[in-house]
Amino acid sequence: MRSTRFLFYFFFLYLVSCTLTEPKMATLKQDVSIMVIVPDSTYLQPNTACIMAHEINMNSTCRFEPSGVMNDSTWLFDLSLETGFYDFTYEQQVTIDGHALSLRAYQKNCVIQAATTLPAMTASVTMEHNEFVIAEIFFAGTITTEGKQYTGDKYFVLMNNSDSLLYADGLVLMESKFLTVRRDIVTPDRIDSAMAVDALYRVPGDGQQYPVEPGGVILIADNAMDHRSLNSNSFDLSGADMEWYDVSSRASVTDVDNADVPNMDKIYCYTQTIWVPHNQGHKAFAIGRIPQGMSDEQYLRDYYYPYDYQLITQAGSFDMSSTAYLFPNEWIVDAVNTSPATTFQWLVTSSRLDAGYTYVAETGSDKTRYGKSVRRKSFREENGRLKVQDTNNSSEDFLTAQIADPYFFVSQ
Ligand SMILES: [Ca+2]
Ligand SMILES: [Ca+2]
Repeated sequence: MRSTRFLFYFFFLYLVSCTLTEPKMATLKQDVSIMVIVPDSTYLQPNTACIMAHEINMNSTCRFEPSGVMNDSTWLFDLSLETGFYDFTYEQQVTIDGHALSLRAYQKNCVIQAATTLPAMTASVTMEHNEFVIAEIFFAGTITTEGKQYTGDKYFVLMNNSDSLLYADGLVLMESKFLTVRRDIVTPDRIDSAMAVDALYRVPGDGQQYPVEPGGVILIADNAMDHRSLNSNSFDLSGADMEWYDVSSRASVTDVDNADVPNMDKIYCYTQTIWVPHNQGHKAFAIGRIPQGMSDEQYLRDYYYPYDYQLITQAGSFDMSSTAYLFPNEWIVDAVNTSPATTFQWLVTSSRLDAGYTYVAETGSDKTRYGKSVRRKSFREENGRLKVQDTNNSSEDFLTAQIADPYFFVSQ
């Protein structure tokens, strides 16, 4: 290990000394070294990995293969680049234990003016099994000009991030049971195998009713209506593709049903009134699919999750129990943890589904959160196709506290 490190420093010095002692080339190419860390040595397979170097001003992309390995889990890339402003994307297609996997890592907005070694990139397996991803979540709601909370305008944007036509039919939108801001010590603990959820709504359809082209999106709103007539700080959601509709058991709290916009199938929700995603962003959200042939009744029976936990407060520690439903990790196609920036305590999904969290505010009560969403970073491929970043780490993949715009990805 030490000798490898020594070799690396030697190599680095050699690169630097080359540019110092040799006359400048007419092309102004610079030697740039990047290390990419992969999970373990089995991923270091020849002809599986590359770095795409995209120069932003010229809109040109060069592809580079590894020049060698640094140690048993690290590639070394030696790039020769013209000076410029670059985004780097590491991509790998590899078969491990018979499973075809995609890995990805990103390094954005790098100024290359001279020979340099960039910070190492850590590649992680993407869940890109030809599925949708959550592209934007608007959970905070808006505020009226009178300063009152307004809630019917929350929405989710799901994107077909794959390269083939997908159908949204059957996609289940979920909210976690657990709060990211309160660490519950739960027995039995199932987090390594499933997400505990207590709100599940499904896109209806016969399997081919809601096609979405590659790069296309589906907008799921609480109420698909033009909210600007009630709140000038809100937006027109009458063009949403779906809405979730709840039959409330309380006359004072009722939902709105736009007859022109399909309602999500309600599998289960904890509330007796209407579902409002947590407006301080203390939860995780996910999309997934229940296996074909499993009825809702069977799911709710077989995946019912009674559990015990310790509630720790200033008054002491209390033995508590509660219930939720388990949604197995292998059914989940995308998961996003949210928490205020300063009050985060734990990921309420397996870190294999999401290794970080994203936010719209510093604290839960921060009033600047209204009207703001979390939105995935997006980029264009060489062919002009829009994609969003998905490394299964919401801290990396999302832009925090964005001005909410339900049509952002449509207008791109
Ligand atoms: Ca609704
Ligand atoms: Ca409706």
